[in-house]
Amino acid sequence: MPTALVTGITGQDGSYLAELLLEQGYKVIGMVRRTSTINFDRIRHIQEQVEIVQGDLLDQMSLISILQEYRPSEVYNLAAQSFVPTSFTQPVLTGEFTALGVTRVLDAIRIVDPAIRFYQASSSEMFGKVQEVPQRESTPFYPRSPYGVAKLYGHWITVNYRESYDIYACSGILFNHESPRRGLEFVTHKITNAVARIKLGLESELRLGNLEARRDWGYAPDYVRAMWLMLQQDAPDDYVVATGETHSVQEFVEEAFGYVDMDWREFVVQDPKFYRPAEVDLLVGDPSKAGKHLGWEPSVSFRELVRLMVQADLEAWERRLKQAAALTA
Ligand code: NAP
Ligand code: F7E
Repeated sequence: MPTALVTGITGQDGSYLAELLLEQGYKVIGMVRRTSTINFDRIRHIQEQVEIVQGDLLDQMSLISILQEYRPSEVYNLAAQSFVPTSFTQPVLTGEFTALGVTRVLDAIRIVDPAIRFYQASSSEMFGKVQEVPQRESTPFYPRSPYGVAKLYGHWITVNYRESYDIYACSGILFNHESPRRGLEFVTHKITNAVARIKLGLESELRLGNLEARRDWGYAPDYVRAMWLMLQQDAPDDYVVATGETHSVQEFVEEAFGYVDMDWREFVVQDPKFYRPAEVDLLVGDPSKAGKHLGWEPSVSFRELVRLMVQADLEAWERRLKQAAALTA
């Protein structure tokens, strides 16, 4: 039974990746940082099947000890400060987690066992002010946030450890991917959650920032499959993972409100509070290398993605309302 270590297992991608690895017959070790309250919501259903271990990207010794104890053959580094606006207000912390954290994991691998295969969760945010459309592996980078800059460091240190120490290290340049497990502050889930609440009469408006920004949005379970495939090849490489389609935030809003037969213009308020100091205006990836080498392709369209997220939020809020009614009955 192969063993895989997943950092960031409590996050959106970590939870889907852990499910996939369990299906593939892996022993899954999930690294979590110590918190005063346990936040295992996304992995509660598989908690008995994974082994949870405490460690932190800020603490080099914890990473070395985990590798020494569990001897994984694959490490997926998904942990990061991943919210772009927070990277503007906490740029140094973002650099510690999202940039230097990658070096700490790679150095732990170099010290304990350089044969471990490594996946780094890189991001389309590295393309930022895009230099080419669509963006592919060879497109020059131009990050527009401390998060994008930190991810670019993580990307290059991954390439550097591959070239310097012959480590099987891959950088997956993943475009936005979403699901009902997406954090509520990200725009897609913020929209679908608000649509469900407005439809059920729990809310009356949705405040958003820039509606013109365009993103290449895919479905998270498809994207974790690409991560796993990258570590199963003969040689390590870097891949863009994307749908190849781009849509504006406004299109997402229209589709989400349209699904519940409501007119978005009656509810959406633009609020300068949600604008960023520097914006990424347009992202659209070219996933042809991943298609050719990994046999990867997305399975969920933009429309299906919006609808499945709204539907999941409607069901979740209806469930909560029923529970609250049962308690007061
Ligand atoms: P997420 O939901 O924000 O999850 C981030 C995870 O990192 C959480 O489990 C979090 O733990 C953990 N973490 C944060 N700081 C840590 C630290 N110092 N030590 C240990 N763990 C720490 O992110 P996601 O959407 O699943 O994304 C996974 C990765 O892919 C991230 O690196 C993200 O930057 C990158 N990425 C995401 C996308 C996307 O569209 N989703 C696209 C490209 C790249 P807590 O639960 O304790 O907070
Ligand atoms: O913003 C605009 C905002 O926060 C998308 C992370 O997973 O994907 C994610 O980063 C767009 C931006 O994601 C609101 O200005 C408008 O243009 O959902 P987001 P992101 O910044 O693209 C990449 C690939 C990652 O790697 C990151 O970790 O939506 N927008 N109004 C808004 N965004 C938010 N959050 N909230 C708003 O009210």
